[in-house]
Amino acid sequence: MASVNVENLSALSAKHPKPANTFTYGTAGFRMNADLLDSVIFRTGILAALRSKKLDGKVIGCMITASHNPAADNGVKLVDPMGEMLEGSWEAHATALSNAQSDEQLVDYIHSMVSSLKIDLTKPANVIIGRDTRPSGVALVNAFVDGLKVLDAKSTDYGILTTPQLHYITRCLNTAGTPEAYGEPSAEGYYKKLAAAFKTLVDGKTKLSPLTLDCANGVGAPKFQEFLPYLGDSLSVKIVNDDIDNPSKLNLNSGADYVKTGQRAPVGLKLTSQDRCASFDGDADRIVYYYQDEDNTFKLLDGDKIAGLAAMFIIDLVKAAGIDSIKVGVVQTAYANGASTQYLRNTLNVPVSCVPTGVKHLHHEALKYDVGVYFEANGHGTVVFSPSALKTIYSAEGSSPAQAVAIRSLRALSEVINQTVGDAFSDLLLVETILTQRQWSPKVWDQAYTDLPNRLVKVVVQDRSIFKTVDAERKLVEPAGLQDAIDAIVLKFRDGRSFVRPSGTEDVVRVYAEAATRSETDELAHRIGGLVFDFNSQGSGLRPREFI
Ligand code: G16
Repeated sequence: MASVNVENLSALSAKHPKPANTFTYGTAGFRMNADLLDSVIFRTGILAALRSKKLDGKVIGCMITASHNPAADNGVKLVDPMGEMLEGSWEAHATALSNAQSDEQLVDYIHSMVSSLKIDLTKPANVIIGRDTRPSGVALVNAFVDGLKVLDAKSTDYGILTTPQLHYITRCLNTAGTPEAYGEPSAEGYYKKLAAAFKTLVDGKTKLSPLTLDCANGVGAPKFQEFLPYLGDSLSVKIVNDDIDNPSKLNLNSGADYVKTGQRAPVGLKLTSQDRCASFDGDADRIVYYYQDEDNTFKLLDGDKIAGLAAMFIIDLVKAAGIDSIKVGVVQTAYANGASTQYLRNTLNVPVSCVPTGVKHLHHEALKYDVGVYFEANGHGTVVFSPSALKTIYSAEGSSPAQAVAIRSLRALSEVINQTVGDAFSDLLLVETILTQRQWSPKVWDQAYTDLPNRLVKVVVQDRSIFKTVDAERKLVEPAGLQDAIDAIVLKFRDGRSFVRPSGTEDVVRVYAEAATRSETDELAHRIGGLVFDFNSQGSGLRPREFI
């Protein structure tokens, strides 16, 4: 069995010493203050090389981003060959490598992986790298490349990309020349593919009024600007919050997370009645829409509303195409508004599954359906078409002109939708397609169902790892007794629902609450948040920190 060149590893590892911290590969990889990440990212480079070798030299993607987090944070996530998130069982290896206390432990762990997973170190390894606009990204890419050098992996640095572009390119490279070829492996190839499909979908329809797009002062701004010429006059978009030259502005009072959590428009965007607006997050893998009603009320069209719109449209389209053997299903998380789940189940009559937070869980579940629509309420999601559904769609001919049109739309829809991961650009085009085909304003879209009032609260605690959940994160099993206390409070609220879970991307515990009215919801969220805060100080003997 080939082994690691320990001298080479030690020389490279000496450039990336490990701090005292303990690291965990969380909801979307490692994510924390950028100053702490150097050794973690170096070791993730080693892992990426091992993953590629294990898969016979298939291309593995690496994205350096902290997405919706503050500008000072950064992170890394690995992408598997078909553009999906790193296989779950490898997350534990990522965590173990990042916490090895010495080079000896590092080498031992690599050798244990090589032997237990039967990795042939003589195989080639290929890895591609993308990063968002954070200034810390450049040094972190260098640390990652040093990790790749430990195992002689070949790397290609694609520079600044949105996260979904990196997923797309990874899949293109691994499918090139096969019947599943996904497209040209470049940002340009991605723009061409999406724009061509979108133009087919809106061909002959009256164009909608311009969309105002908040890019969170992140990578979505230059990349969407780059994309616009490919769309030509098929879509008008006014980009705001595009200041990537002031890194501290990234996600600041703007972006999908700010809009969804605060249920308010971002700073830098003047909302007027009936305008159609959307916000990306910092790496452009999430999108939420919103508008202002005639009475100046802010109205959010979040991931749940997008899922409802997409499911409704696809169900109608497969019927119109005469291929309603294709079954649509929807995947949500506990954050989905109760009214959205009822709408999907009772009005659209589609099966709905609930899984833990993290697109990796949703994606996996969605693959069980012919067409799986998955969205987190925060705007992260996509639609996946099974190979057999695609075969049916591409072989159908239709027995009437109307059926032929619907079949053509379904084909284009499968091209406009990023099948690898939630993608804000592609989701934007999906929503714009539906609104254009139906000639709907955001208000008409919003009328599908009325959200139950809901509130998201973050509680900063001393140690979020003591919070353990089950039942797709809807119940806490630790700390003991806390769930009973939550249940007792929830019972007192009409239509009350609340759950508590540790975030996997921020150092906080998240509290979700919904109830019959806005004031009851706010009270419920505050009472549960207060309970978590008090419990954390008394129950665990830990000092409370902050309730925000
Ligand atoms: C990531 C994940 C999402 C998740 C979000 C928040 O999004 O990809 O699936 O919903 O984090 O996760 P948590 O509640 O565990 O902090 P992003 O856009 O930040 O990469």
